[in-house]
Amino acid sequence: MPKLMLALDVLDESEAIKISEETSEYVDCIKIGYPLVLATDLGIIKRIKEKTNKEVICDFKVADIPATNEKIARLTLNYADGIICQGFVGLDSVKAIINVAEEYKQVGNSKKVIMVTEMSHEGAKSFMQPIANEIAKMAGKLNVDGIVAPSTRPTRLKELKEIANNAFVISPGVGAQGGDLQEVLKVLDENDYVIVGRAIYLNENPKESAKKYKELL
Ligand code: FNU
Repeated sequence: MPKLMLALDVLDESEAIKISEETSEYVDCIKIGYPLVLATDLGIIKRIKEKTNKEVICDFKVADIPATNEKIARLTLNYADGIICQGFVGLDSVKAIINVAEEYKQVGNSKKVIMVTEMSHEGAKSFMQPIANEIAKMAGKLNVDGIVAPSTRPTRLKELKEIANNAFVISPGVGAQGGDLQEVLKVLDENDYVIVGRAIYLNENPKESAKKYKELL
């Protein structure tokens, strides 16, 4: 049974707090990205953690040179329990983030580095899909904690999970993007996460929707 990760891409702090509190009974982890952080500030991570007591992962899909990745990771992991980065930028850029996470680990603060392999949208087929297996191999080599792989393509999800076999998978695409949850459940296990955003936070009753997804999982 995979876990449920809420993608909290709302643009208003009080709405974000309300939804995260209402759904926290059913949600295992909260993912926050540019929409909410840019609409508020980085401290929103801390405020949501305080209200919900959940792990918060920052989806910044960091994709820069090592020196800049390092700065972004240090600022982000000061608040978040984990950070999402892009793999296509190559080994040294991802390693720079892992090194920052290691520093936190050394002082007893566990931080997760999660690397995108192939994205869930249609456009990812053009440039990302042809190199995604190589990116997943790099995930294994670097020993990242987790990878992002698409629920919109369960066959690819299976392949990427197998290639990066020691990493857990967080998988977006169920709900608003039309991914088939039953197919996804054949691939993911108890270490993995199904990411659901709009199908929960845009529902007229986010709590009921989160409950439904938790039960389906
Ligand atoms: P929902 N997301 C994604 N596809 O959708 N991080 C990817 O390949 C990827 C992501 C994020 O569609 C997206 O930004 F790498 O409303 C959003 O936060 O359920 C969430 O996953 C999906 O949200």
